[in-house]
Amino acid sequence: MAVGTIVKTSSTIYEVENKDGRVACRPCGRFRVERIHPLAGDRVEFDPKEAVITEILPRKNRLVRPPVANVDRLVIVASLAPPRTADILLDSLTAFAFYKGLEPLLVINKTDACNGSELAKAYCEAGIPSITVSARTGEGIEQLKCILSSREGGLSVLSGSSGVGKSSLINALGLANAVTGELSERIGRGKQTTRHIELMKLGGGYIADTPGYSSFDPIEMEMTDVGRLSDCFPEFSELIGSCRYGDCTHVSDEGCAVVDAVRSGRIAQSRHHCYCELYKKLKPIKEWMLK
Ligand SMILES: Nc1nc2c(ncn2[C@@H]2O[C@H](COP(=O)(O)OP(=O)(O)OP(=O)(O)O)[C@@H](O)[C@H]2O)c(=O)[nH]1
Ligand SMILES: [Mg+2]
Ligand SMILES: [Zn+2]
Repeated sequence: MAVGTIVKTSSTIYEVENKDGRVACRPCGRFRVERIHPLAGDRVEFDPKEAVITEILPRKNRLVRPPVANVDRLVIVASLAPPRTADILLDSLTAFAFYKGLEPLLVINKTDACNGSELAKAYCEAGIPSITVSARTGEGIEQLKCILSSREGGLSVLSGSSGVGKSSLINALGLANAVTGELSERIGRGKQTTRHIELMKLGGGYIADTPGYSSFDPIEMEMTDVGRLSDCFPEFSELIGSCRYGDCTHVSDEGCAVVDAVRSGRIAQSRHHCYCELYKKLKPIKEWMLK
């Protein structure tokens, strides 16, 4: 028996990779009975001779979209050039990364068309590592490669709305010949429904492209616990202890240190607005509803 990582999934075949190479495997019969679904990123035990996956090792985490397991880093790609990334999507994704315990990295692409350094600085100050790049000119791509390769064996997943340049970045990193532009949108939607995922090797780890989306639904993404929401905005954390009431929701409460910081400009209004919108969505969720 060998141990490896699922690096590619199609309808019934899973490509498992380890230091000895790649084997296209099928899952063992028990999986169907027990409704066990292997995912890209899964560490698995497999029989290389029979080409069968026999066991999925315990997962660190699992994303719904894209369907990937054991993710270390969420690379949030944004663009100030059209189609400009909506603040609320960007901030929902950074919150989502913290919620799932993923290391966030904000990558502002298309700097050849629109300078993103001020935005990057603002996010760095809010506690979210950010860089500016251009997939077109190659600016910042070496730095991006360096950051993404830094975690030995780690898995990074690209996210962000359609057209921000995720697939172009995969190409600029020299990892694949990913389809970009309008065509990718169509294929992208197809990919999402057929759940085909491929991890590409980067340094000691992997990276996965994802078809973009236009809105973020926290419930669909299994981000449901309103009690953990304020922890997903790192710039709130040092203030929360100073709110007048211990059960402050930081939405519009009297004596809220977060709301005060928004008024004085220390916290970006758009970030707080995103917090409030997510709060509204998560507040009515009760545990029994999730069963
Ligand atoms: N000016 C400029 N255009 C870029 C850059 N990167 C990508 N583009 C263009 O933006 C468009 C979309 O790029 P894609 O890489 O397909 O975007 P995507 O994020 O993969 O989109 P989806 O797969 O639909 O989610 C293409 O027309 C690219 O040529 C860049 O750095 N500068
Ligand atoms: Mg794409
Ligand atoms: Zn408060």
